[in-house]
Amino acid sequence: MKLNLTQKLISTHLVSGEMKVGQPIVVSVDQTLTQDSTGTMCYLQLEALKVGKVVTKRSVAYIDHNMLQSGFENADDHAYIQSVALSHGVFVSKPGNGICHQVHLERFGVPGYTLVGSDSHTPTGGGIGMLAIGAGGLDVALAMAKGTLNLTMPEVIGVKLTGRLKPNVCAKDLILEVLRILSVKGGVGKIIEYFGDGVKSLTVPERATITNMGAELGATTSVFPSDNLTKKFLRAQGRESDFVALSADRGAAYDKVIEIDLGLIEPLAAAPHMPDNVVTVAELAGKKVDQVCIGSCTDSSLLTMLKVAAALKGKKVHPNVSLTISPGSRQVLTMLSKCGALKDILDSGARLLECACGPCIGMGQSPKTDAVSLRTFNRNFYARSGTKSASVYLVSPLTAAYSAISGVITVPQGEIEDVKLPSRFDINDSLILDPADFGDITIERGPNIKPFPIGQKLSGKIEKTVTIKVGDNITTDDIMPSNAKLLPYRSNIPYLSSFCLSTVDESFSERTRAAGGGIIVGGENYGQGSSREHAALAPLQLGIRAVIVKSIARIHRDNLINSGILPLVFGDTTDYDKIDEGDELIIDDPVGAVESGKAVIKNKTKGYTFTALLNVNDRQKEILIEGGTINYERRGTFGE
Ligand code: MIC
Ligand code: SF4
Repeated sequence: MKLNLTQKLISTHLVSGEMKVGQPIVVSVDQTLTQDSTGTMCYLQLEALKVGKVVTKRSVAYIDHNMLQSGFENADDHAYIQSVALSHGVFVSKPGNGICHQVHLERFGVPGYTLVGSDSHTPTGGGIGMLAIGAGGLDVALAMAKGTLNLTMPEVIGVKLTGRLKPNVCAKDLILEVLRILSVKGGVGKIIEYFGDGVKSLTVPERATITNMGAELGATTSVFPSDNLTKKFLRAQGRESDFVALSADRGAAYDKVIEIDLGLIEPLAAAPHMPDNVVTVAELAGKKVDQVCIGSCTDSSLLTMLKVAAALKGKKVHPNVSLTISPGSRQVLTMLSKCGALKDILDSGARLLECACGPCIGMGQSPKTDAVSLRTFNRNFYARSGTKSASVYLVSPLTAAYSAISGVITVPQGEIEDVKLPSRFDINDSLILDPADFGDITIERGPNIKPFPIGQKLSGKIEKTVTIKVGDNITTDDIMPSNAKLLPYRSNIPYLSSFCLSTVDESFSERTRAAGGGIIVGGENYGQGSSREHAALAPLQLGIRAVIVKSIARIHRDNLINSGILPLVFGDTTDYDKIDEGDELIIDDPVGAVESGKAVIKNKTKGYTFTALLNVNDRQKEILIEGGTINYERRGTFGE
């Protein structure tokens, strides 16, 4: 049988289950990654499961998100992560070394391997032919402990690329085009596989930009073949021995195929406040710009930065624009400084930020009131920048650089120096700690680490008030906002829970606490965006027992199940319109509902009954009945 690349990657890692779309499967996990903002909770859960050394081939704990120590909390969390990771056999990439996805691609990713990361942009690894999947912290803890990941066999969408990108059109424009075609929920339950002649015109960093931002499609992951360019990239990283050639069998089938002629793509932008709100840059041309930020795990590679430097060379940033540059890794920064490109960037008036997530996660650089901010990042969700009134546009690095110079949104045009990847990257792993170099380690725990909530075994009936009704496309940035003020509290769920859904309604948490818990009602694609399980743990802390929505994002749904919160989907979406905030709902037999996959819900306030579905597999049923994965696993593999 002819297999596509996704099927090959899954079949070589299949532990159990059948590769039939929609069926539960278990795959073996070669590598894991965590970052600091999801990492604290992930390692607390690893400890709660009483795990010894991790069983993966390589696990790495990155510290890249929360780089601002405005109090002891965050510094304590970093010390906790470093000590707990090393003591469990996990490598540590220290602050300053770079953004997890960029560094992992450079130093650790291996074509053909599986990678599970507690960050939604883990699919970056698909740029070198990895099956790289984002998951909640608890699922990553389990992957480290058991070496496996539970998945639902996805559909595979083949994206056939032909031709080559025009000069001044970047990989970012291509993924924006895919977002325009598929939308932010078009990838749910799917893996996006790129193939066709056009693939060979895209370098590894460009492929990684595309697989990275496939997360915004809601896709399980995205993947490119591993070919000669992958080999060259790994050789330049001193890792040619990690190379293996991988591609789909000729004539392999896909569940759906989309064809894109690279030569037809124009510079594109995602307008506020959704990554699929795609328009051409030409349509926006002339709009005044206040801020431009270049960086993030999507677009901060050496190639990106060299293009930006070439565009800025000899030019000045417009006086009304603040331009920030965050190189993706220390390797990128070092090489920029060695080749002189950094000087071109600095001479233009750009501000150099740390090699970290920075403004992408609201860690500084919040734009001014009503600002127009152009960012090469992947998410322009409402309020994510830290300024609710700001309009954030997602653009390519070239659009960003040209617009920073002119002060208005500008279509990149004209000749810039041709930039090429080096045949040898500057390799310096001194900020990576190898657990083998450390003996017995005392785990450092600061006072900011508070016990996290654990669900209760399901029994009796659920009788709760709808304490909030929200619309479509609610993000995890809405459910559990992250910014410079809240990120230091990722190991303190009781504190964080007071800000749950605060971008939508500031009184939600107080109201839910006062009601002794509640139920959340939502629209389509509820919980899209990040992998943060805090968006499930904070509702759990407040006593939320169920969400009832029109549809739900993959990772958030898994996180709700892990927390023992029922992720219900309206059987008939018109029932959404009938419910109001404040309605009292009763699920008489939640255990029966989980077992049968169907909940009969009484709206006591309005006096009618409706059904909601729970599309869960047998393992997930048991987890929900036990009140979450920690209880379930303690009873099973990690029992006393
Ligand atoms: C994000 O981009 O939203 C984050 C911050 O990287 C998250 C992880 C987190 O919330 O810590 C993600 O994408 O998973
Ligand atoms: Fe960091 Fe932003 Fe990438 Fe998330 S999307 S990992 S915050 S750079």
